[in-house]
Amino acid sequence: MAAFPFRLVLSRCGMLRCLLAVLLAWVSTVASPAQLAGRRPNLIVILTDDQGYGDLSAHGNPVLQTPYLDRLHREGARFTDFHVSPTCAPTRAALWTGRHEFRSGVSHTILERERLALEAVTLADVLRRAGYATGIFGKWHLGDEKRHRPDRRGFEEILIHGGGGIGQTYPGSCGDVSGNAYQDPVLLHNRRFEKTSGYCTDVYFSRAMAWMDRVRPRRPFLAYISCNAPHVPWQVRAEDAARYEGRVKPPLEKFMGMVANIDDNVGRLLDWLEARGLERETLVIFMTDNGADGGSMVFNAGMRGKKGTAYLGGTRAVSLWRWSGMIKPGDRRGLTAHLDVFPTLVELTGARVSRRVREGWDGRSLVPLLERDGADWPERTLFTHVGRWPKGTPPEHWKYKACSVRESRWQMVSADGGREPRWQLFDVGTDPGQQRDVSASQPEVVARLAARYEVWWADVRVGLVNEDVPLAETNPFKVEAWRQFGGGPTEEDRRLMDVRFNPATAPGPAR
Ligand SMILES: [Ca+2]
Repeated sequence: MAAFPFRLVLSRCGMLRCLLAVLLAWVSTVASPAQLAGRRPNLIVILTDDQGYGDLSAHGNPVLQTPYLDRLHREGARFTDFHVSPTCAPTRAALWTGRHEFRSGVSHTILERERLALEAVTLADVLRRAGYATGIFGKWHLGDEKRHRPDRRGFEEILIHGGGGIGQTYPGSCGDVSGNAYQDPVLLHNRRFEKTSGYCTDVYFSRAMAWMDRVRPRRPFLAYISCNAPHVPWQVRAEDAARYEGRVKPPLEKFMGMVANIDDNVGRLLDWLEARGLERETLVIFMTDNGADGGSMVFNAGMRGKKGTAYLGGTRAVSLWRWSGMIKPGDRRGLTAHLDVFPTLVELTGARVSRRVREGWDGRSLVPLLERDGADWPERTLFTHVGRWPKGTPPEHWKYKACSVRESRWQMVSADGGREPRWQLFDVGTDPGQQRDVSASQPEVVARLAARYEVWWADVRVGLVNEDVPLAETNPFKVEAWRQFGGGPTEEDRRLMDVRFNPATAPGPAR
């Protein structure tokens, strides 16, 4: 008689175990947002240079094949209305501070106006203090002088080139090692220059993976892989360019070959993660840094504008976030930006930030959207200004030159104003290609967004601390490399470092 209840208990226990197992499996497949916060995943942030939103086959490019980026797109959350700044250094400033770049003195890509203000606190600073191993591999572009370099801005391992790209030379401090090239580049590895072997993008990924293998047994890591490709000059591996020869107008096969090489490296990285069983504890973020450049000649995803403009085509970027088993794949349609990355990663890692830093953010955490598309995402206003006015001229003269104000539905653009605005208004919900200026029929929207722009400008203007900084006499990367390897400036170096002769620094008319 006692046998029956005993079997019943056993059977109930079995069912309970079964239910628990199902529940646990479900929880571990897609966690709730509360569970995403504070999980301290490893972080791999990949940022490419001048690859546009359309330079991805998953975004409809008719020529490019990017199978591994497409895999990230398929397996990750993808922000479809994600915006960055219109050029390189400004995007990096906003990404690493969570604040509009003007607040940290960054209003250009050269002429000391690419230097991130020293009082700015970076995401790398915060994560390092929170116990993360932090490494950067590739392009920094927020200041080449020692005190501005990433090893003073939160990164404990650095392998970087100088300037905005390998081999660049500009008047002032911004510039790379003299004569440097994309193949076998000389890179600054912590305190010493190193002659590396291989193509730049391949080197960054390989060295990042070797470094992650070294640090991961002891600490979670932040690996920032920042490619200078596919920015011009299009120095490409011959075998990569050959993949697109005859398929696009020359020399675009070089640009496409550089993107294909990035894609191959993303594939290598995904294999590396899989082989080590790290996919469920590693968030991979893939982003691009401004609107399309060369690629827009083939495909611009139907957008108006490209790199260096304040239209959607200047700022809309690729933004793919894969964290296997934790973030559900699919589109995230809210209006989002590079400014949001810092608050998001702070929430995911549980890192402590001071009240001053938190209150200084222009961005907000993407965690609700990472959990599900359609999550509550209050309306917001994003501001873009291309900057780049001639050095020595008052920023006020360029206040309405190449700037825009964005809400979900509207974008108001002043493409060619100066001291006075010339606003155009676009309903980007119905006119994503920005072909119909509706400012005349929507005066109240224009007035509202224009008033916000005035408040914003007055707010960020005080942060423009690099405008009148005297130019350094030479590029420090060059000087230090000559000290280590010997040599000195060529005629070309002297000419390009002289503000009188470098065409990039010719003053334009103030307006
Ligand atoms: Ca760029």
